[in-house]
Amino acid sequence: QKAPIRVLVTGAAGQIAYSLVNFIAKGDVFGTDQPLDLILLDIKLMMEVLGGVVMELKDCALPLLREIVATDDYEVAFKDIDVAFLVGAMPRKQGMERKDLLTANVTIFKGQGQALDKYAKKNVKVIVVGNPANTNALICSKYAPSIPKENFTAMTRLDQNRAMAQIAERLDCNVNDVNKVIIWGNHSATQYPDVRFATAVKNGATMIQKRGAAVIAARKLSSAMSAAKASCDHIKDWWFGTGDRWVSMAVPSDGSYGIKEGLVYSFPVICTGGDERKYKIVQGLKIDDFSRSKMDLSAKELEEEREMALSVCKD
Ligand code: NAX
Repeated sequence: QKAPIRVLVTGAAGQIAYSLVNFIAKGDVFGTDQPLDLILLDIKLMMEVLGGVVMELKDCALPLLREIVATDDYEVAFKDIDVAFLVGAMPRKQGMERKDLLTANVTIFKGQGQALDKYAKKNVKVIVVGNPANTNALICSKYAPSIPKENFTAMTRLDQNRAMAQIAERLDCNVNDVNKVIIWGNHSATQYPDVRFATAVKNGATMIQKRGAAVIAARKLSSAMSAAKASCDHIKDWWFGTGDRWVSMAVPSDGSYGIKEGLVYSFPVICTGGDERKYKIVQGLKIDDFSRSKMDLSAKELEEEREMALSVCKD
């Protein structure tokens, strides 16, 4: 039998985590033959609530779930972890400016980066869900210099899943038969959902979404269950590989498509799986003027976020 892996979920007393911990513990992400320890981190104030989540998890009687640790202590939480779902963040409150939200969260993700650097396995895989997700991932990575940059990613998979579901509905086909939908950029209103390359198989035929086809309308953030599902999809594909499917992940840019190096930007990627668990940005896609301007707009927003975040961190 496989050795258990250690998986951390932060914001574990929150909404998304309430679905997420069950998905993980029942084998949806790492496979139904992979035992795991689940480490649940939240703030002190939430420990009682978290205790309730632990009770429920136990009551699910999940055979893959070994140890459950509920804690507000970073050392306990980050120690020797293989994978981190960083969901917990300061929520946007009424009257709060984007900058206030960013400032509060940069401080949290700086601390979590330092904890990752100090305590986690050096090959730990990180997905940041908590907003502003891309910039939180960038800050986290900055403060965890001993962990490869490419191990820090942010979630745009919910945006991809939403786009795929809409396309499938319009074309009356199964969502599994939709491929090559891309989310470029930031997980924010400036993201660019690109359906120019999308393919959908219907009745055995392949239909290509034409340029200028209806683009996905802007929507509110969805319920916690779909966000939890999307974070599972992201990590599962990274863990096991995607074959020739494209998936969108916000990853540190290597300069592809003219996006400044180091920005955590959503690209279409292919994950290799295997022992290496690498991902590669899909190369060679034609970028028309419309796409260029959309992609640059999102990059510009991320540069502004980076500047703001770094001015908060100072050191
Ligand atoms: P909730 O407010 O229900 O839960 C957040 C939890 O995080 C709370 O229990 C809180 O106590 C905890 N928390 C706060 N600071 C913490 C810290 N320093 N360490 C550990 N835990 C901490 O929010 P929920 O609906 O679960 O959403 C979580 C985050 O996901 C939010 O930032 C939200 O904006 C973001 N989202 C990101 C999405 C994406 O696609 N990237 C989509 C869904 C979601 O909106």
